[in-house]
Amino acid sequence: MIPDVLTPSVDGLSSVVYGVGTLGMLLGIAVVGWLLRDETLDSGSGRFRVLLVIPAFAALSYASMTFGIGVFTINGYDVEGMRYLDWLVTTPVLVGYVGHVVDVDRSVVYGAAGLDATMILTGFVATTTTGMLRWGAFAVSSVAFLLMLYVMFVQYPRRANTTTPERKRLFLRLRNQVGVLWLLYPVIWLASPVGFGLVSTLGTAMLVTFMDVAAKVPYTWVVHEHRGIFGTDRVSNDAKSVDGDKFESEVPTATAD
Ligand code: RET
Repeated sequence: MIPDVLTPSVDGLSSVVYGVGTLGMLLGIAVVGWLLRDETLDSGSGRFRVLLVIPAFAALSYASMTFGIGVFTINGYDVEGMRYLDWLVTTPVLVGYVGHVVDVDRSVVYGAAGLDATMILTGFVATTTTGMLRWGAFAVSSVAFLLMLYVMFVQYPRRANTTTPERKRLFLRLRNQVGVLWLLYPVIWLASPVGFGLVSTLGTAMLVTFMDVAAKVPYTWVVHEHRGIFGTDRVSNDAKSVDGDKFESEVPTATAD
């Protein structure tokens, strides 16, 4: 029998990829840490501690994956359990924080976060099952994803209570980042060994790591860029517009960036 010399080196390379992912997340921790230490900012109003969960939990998850913790083999595929745990905890925070920026009604934010968690949990079911169940779970996850995007793109602007131009600008940057980047996740899943097998396990690890860092670290950086808006403005009464759509009714404002 020919010894399997490839597998250990592929595992080793995955560890390197996840190690790089861990370093990427540390960068996100540094950005949020910087926000938390700046005493001129209102970190309560900015909810920077909540924001810290995003890179901090991901750093723990990536560190675990670097050492092969939480990996299990099911139906012949290697599944990274920590990745799904990370997504389950951090993606509702990413989605919820977008709503926080313009003070969206709580019930709407919880709705979006719940759809997000449903997407991740059913995505995990799709990854760990076979046949009809797999594709059924994939379909449910995708529908939850689309509904979540609907809530963020349609309901969030309607149910926002603080729509000063500065908040609106940060809201749009974060929300559009989510709307564009996240669409690639189901595509990567379909291309990966658990989907149609167009990309290897190592290739999938590289793509997902890149995406996770891209979805989290620039997000924290964008908040950092707009850090001055928290605590300096007042809830705008103009926000309560007559037609019920608090965003569309506002006059566009010239922006500096
Ligand atoms: C899965 C497969 C099933 C169908 C869908 C998926 C979507 C996953 C998404 C994940 C986003 C993760 C992020 C992580 C940040 O670190 C579960 C891949 C729709 C959108 C943003």
